[in-house]
Amino acid sequence: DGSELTEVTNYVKSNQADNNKKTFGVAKKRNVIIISLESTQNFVINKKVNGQVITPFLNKLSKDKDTFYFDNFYHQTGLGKTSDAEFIVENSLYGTGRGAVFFTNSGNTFNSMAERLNGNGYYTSVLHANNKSFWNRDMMYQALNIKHFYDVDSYNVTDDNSANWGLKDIPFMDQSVKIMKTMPQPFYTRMLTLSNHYPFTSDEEDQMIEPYTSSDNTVNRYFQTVRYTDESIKELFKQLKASGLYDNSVIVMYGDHYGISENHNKAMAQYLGKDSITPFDSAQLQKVPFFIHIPHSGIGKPMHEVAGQLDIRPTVLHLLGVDTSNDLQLGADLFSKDHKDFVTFRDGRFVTDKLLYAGEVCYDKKTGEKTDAEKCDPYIEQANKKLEYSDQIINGDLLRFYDSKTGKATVKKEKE
Ligand code: GP9
Ligand code: MN
Repeated sequence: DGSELTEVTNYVKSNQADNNKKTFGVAKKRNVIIISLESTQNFVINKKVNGQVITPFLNKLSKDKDTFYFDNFYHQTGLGKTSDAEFIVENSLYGTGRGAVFFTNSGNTFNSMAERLNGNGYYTSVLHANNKSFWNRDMMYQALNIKHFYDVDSYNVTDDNSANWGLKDIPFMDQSVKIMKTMPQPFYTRMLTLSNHYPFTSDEEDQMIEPYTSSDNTVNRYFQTVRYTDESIKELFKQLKASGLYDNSVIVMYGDHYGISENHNKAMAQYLGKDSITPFDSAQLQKVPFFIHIPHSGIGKPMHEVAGQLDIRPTVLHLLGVDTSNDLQLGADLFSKDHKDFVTFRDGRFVTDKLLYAGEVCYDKKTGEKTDAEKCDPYIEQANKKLEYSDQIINGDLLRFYDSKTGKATVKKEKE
């Protein structure tokens, strides 16, 4: 009934973060390129393996004057993995707690970032060299109002240019920029990389650094495929510059979810120089890199806000000068003074500037030691509330009844 929607709307309104006047609209009318960095965790950024740099290009970007690099940023995905991250980016809502929302709720009404941008004169699309039905993308993209899906059929995939899950990231970038050149501008496009996907196999010619040395070959290989994807981002920037698209674009990158699961704790402890991986460490390993690169802006800097993927939608739309104050979203603009240092994972774990809650234990974030449970209690309540409201919106398909132009319910109760 309507009361559910009213409650959710009130909650969203009361948690709203104000626009930051300095950053609102700084990227107005620019093309938007959002890159999903497959399985890329933040622990590789500005780090080495065997004395070799793992992500030289991203490291350079992290210190660049046109780039905001967020180093306390966490993924918020569940079982839907890449597709959950896509869902979060588009809607600033969580995927469902069970299964993948791309499968379970592709018939819902959404108010996606793509839809918002369609309404602001953008041409919207996704670039991904996989079958269109993987993760039910073909269906969900219709619900998200993405105008075109450049799937595997838009790419030239051969034995030579593919490995692991398919087209390698470097040829993917080359071919994608060719496609971008044909798009009406301004465009919004999301690119999904693939080379750094489990089991992290690659051709010898693409291994630019030595593998790590441990008894766990998955972890050993991971560093090499991350290194390769980093090279593909360098290639993307090069091609964007060559095509002339670079100057009038904004480039956003996020790690979609963890690549190294808890099954690999032993090798991870070895790499991180720890005795073991505790629930505290596991939660901290859910950090993924997040970059916003605004060419020629000169306003970039490292950002340490505790944040997560739900914040991407409002942050990006505000940079483009698109107001979201009537949108039913659960994230907040990372540039807003009202943004809180508080991120909730899909499974109820959370992190603040001072606390971390995992395995039903309240930790002091600085020391990694257990602390008084009462300190976490108010946040546990807030975290659960946020997850519940998200589930209510999706399970009740509440956006059917919501008009984001007015911020009001569109349909009254049909019968008393
Ligand atoms: C497949 C790609 C990988 O198209 O998105 O999906 P994942 O297994 O990471 O969810
Ligand atoms: Mn993925």
